[in-house]
Amino acid sequence: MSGVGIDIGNENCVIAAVKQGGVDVLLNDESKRETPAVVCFGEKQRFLGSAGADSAMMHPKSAISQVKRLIGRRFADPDVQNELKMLPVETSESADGGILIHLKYMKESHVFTPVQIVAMLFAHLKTIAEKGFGTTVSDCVIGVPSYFTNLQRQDYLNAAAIVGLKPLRLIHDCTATALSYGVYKTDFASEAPVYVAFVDIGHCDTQVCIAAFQADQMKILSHAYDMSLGGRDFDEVLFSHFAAKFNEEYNIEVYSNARACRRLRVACEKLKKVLSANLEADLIVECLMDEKDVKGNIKREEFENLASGLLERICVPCNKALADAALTVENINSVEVVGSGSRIPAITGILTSLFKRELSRRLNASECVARGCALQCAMLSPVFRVKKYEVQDSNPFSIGLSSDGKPIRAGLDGVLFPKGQSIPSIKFLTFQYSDLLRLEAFYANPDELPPGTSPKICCFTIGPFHGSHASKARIEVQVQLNFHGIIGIESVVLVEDHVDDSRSNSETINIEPVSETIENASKDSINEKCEASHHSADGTRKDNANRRLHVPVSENIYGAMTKAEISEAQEKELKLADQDKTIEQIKDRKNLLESYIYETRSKLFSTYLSFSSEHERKDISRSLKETEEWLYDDDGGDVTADAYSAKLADLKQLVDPIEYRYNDREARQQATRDLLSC
Ligand code: ATP
Ligand code: K
Ligand code: MG
Repeated sequence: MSGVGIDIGNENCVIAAVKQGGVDVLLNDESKRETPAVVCFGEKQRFLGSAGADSAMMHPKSAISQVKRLIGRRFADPDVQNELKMLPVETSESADGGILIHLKYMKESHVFTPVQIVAMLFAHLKTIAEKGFGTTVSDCVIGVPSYFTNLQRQDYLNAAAIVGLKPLRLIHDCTATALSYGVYKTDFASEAPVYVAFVDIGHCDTQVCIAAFQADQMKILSHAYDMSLGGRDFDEVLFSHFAAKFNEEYNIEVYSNARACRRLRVACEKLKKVLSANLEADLIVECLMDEKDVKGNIKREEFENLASGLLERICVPCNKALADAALTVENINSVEVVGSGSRIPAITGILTSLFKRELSRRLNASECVARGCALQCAMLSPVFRVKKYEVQDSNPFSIGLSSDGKPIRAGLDGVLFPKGQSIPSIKFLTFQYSDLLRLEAFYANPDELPPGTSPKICCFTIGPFHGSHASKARIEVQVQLNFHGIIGIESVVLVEDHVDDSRSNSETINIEPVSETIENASKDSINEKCEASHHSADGTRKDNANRRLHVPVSENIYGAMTKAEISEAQEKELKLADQDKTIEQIKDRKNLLESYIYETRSKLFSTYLSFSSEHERKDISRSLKETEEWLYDDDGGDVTADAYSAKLADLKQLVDPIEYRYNDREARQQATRDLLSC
């Protein structure tokens, strides 16, 4: 087992795995390839995925969708406030400015963070995979939007940890798509790169990347995005159009009624899909409001006019990606369009004229992210052999480092990992000795960030240093932009020079790095470097008369969960999952009993007729009837799984002797037939 690739969408989730050389999308309980990203709290259990989408109709006030929009964001962010308006559940601000979701479930009040809800989606996909494989699944690669911040990435890792998934990598959605494109292409040369633009239009966002392909390797040159431009914005255009129209024609104010809004939105999304295949479409909603049935019609052309503003906006990230890659449309060899939001025909039109070429749709638009993730997972998994293929991704936001509010001397404005730097990367900084070193990581260019994003990322506290050290001591800090696109300190080493150094000044504590080395490194070479240069059994090392001591580092990612919070969430999730399992088991046992009653009743006067006495049949019939009545008496559903099993055992005790006689006769007849045919 190579692990799985996971694409959590705002609308749909997809899970894939590499099997016997090919990539398969795993089917959910309903044998579907896409699973709605919905968590719904029913009366006695949670409904996840497809079941969640189904029960959302019944329990609209406890159904949570599009939670990916909320993870790692701040409650006070105006854009988040808009998102929350669409979420029919109560929310509030947490102590650290995050989002809390309040729900009544099983007569108790519960508070969940978006991380916990995402964890539930992860758990559901994990279950789908485990059912498919018949083993536990933990290794995975998860797709993330390129505009995800450090905190959002950490939140994804924590959500995965809550449900026992182990992400080998978080990979940018478009990078995963590019990988699923490049790995199968054998016609790329080893010199001149082939440039391909990938455009992914999902439910809520648009992401673009430009990749350079060569034989057995790909390099992402740039990422660009519009975080708030996706399929749902086109739904909204239709929604406002018809809300106004129905107000005029039927005198109903849809906006004043949450249920009507929801139903009209659902109808508009369907209408949009119909318009992708037809030049004209009808919209009919029965009993939308005030007991009025509404009816409308729209031509594709009219829809395109209404959506012209959105259509134009698609060009913005495309042009940005080209500019950041220092390429023009003439350099691009192919434009691959993915994401189901791109199925609107006018989108093809606008992209075709922008890129001045026919678009290509070689990839499976809804599955390519999960497929690419599965491929990456197989590549990173030690138990799986896949062809050697190099993936070089690109850092979406410039990250800087400061100490005491002052940017360190590593390049302009303290930028340590500029936008476009390859992922992963590592930098070695050397500082002069101080008692305690505090470093702050921050986003250096607010213009690159989604609006509302805090530039503060995290702080590292280096030390304490034990014992007294000569002022000549220096501190070597290894900073890493890791495989997930998260910044961290890989190691800190205190080096004591035993050679007398006249440069040293015992009075000043110099927080500026005195030297800096920069390296782009693959994970392997990072590890090798650590092994080779620093580690030794006791953490100290003497060479060239220097003593090297490992120094502890503590890290605080602003807004992220603490270890204690993660284990608390793990326990809570286990409890909820157990509860769900108990209810599922009760349902299964109840079904078993029901079908046994039904089956026995039909056999009693047919198959079993000549193997039972009238007395037996009467007895059994009565018991069947009694059990059935007992079954339907139980409306509250307080019966345990064991109680159902006990009732089944009681019935079987009566029926088994007849079943035995019947089977016995069947076996004898078969033996006779076998004998005669010899
Ligand atoms: P995101 O990438 O934003 O997290 P996602 O991955 O769940 O979301 P997709 O599944 O790629 O999003 O796309 C979902 C969007 O595609 C929805 O808005 C849906 O209405 C739209 N869509 C699906 N089929 C069609 C179609 N035939 N015509 C137009 N739009 C469609
Ligand atoms: K998806
Ligand atoms: Mg998507």
